[in-house]
Amino acid sequence: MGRTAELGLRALHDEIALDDLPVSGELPGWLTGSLLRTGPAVWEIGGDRLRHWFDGLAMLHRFAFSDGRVSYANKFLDSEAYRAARHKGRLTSREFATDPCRSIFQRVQSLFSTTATTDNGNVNIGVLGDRFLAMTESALPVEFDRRTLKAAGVAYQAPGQLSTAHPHRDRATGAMLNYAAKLGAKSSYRFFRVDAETARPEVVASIPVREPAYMHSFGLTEHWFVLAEFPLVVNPAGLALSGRPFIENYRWKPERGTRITLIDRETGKVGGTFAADPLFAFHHVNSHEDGDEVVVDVCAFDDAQVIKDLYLDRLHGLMRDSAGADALQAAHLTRFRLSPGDSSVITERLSEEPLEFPRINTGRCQERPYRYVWGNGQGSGWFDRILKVDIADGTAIAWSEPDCFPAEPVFVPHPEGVEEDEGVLLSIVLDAKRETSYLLVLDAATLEQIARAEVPHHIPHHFHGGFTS
Ligand code: QVM
Ligand code: CO
Repeated sequence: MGRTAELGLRALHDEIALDDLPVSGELPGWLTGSLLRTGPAVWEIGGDRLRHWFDGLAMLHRFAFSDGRVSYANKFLDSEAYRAARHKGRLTSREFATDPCRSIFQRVQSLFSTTATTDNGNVNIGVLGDRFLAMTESALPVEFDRRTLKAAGVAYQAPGQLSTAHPHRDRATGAMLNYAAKLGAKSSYRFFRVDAETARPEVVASIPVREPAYMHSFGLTEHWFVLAEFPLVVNPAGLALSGRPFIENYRWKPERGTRITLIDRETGKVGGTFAADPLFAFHHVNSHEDGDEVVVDVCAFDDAQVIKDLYLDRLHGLMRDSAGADALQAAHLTRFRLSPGDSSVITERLSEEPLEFPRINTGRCQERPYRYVWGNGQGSGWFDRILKVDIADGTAIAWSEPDCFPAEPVFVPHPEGVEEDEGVLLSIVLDAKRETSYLLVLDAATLEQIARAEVPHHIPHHFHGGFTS
């Protein structure tokens, strides 16, 4: 694997728990709580090879901080998908870009089944009151114990077949707000609220749609859900019947443009629809109201090529090709400005620095005006730096180190912080030279290193998670 990011696609099988990681520098005394992360860790089951980065079986990672020390544990998410794969020695669930090999008999059988889905929660960690959830884009988030990382079954079922792994927290009630797509003869987009105590989902908005767009996240302002339909869309009947893996049922239809809909968080009524140029994004960064206008920030790609770039065959090639003749598609921080009474959207690039895996000071700035975005920037082959962008002027500062590949940086505010960027960033960094990973703690304002803690194995390229005190 040399010194390339390819190491991050090598399987991790070990499950370990260490009370004390060796630390260099000094962990802040105020940093108390856990960084919880999820992501794929193996892409081969028996003889079956999974095809896409997003397909791998989920593994949980936990770094727990107290008194200037940090412990580490990791464990496969003990989901139905995982147990079945283990038991049968092959893939049995339908994943993002890989379907299990099934007999005709099983195919016909699963057509009539409502449970032909997956609970492989490899995308993000959700918090629901005092429950922790491993989430993917199916309807089935899996609860787990944050100390032992033991799975405790499906927490609730989303009101649709598809959902997102990027819920928002309702500031007023602590409820989880999320999106679902209900597919059928008549399909609809839905927004739902999950009560923090009872974990019961309740639909708050339902909007009919013929061909739903691929939805990885959504925006939220004080009064609105923000639904951005990028023109990567699916025919629901096709998804059920085609026999193709999930994402290969989606079609890029740039002629549709990007459609943005505002939906009232209280009444569920549509408050406005807007048309923008055809773009593609996984991640909303933040949204807020500015007088009568609504500002919606996303990490936008020119089209959906990035999904193709992340097939494992292609990804190995991109990571190996240091000349970068054929690079991973880049996203840019992009702002949509919506004005009442005008259906056209003003689109503006907030920074020329490519950035993905965006994070903000959520506690302070979600649904509000804000200034700083942290995330990952990329070199030719893979994400190889941590960035802090000042969206007031588009300037950026960076952290990087040779042969090192940092994952999504999570902002943790200083408990007495006054400034938006007062706190630390936590990121798991893959060190390709040493073939191990480390937890990196940066000053979020300056991106100067404060401390790092060494993990004895490599942690494969993963997606998201968060910090909980
Ligand atoms: C069926 C299905 C799945 O940035 C990271 C993004 C990751 C996205 C992932 C891992 C998305 C996975 C989506 C596995 C969809 C599965 C669902 C939800 C409904 C069924 O009707 C069809 C099984 C393909
Ligand atoms: Co995501």
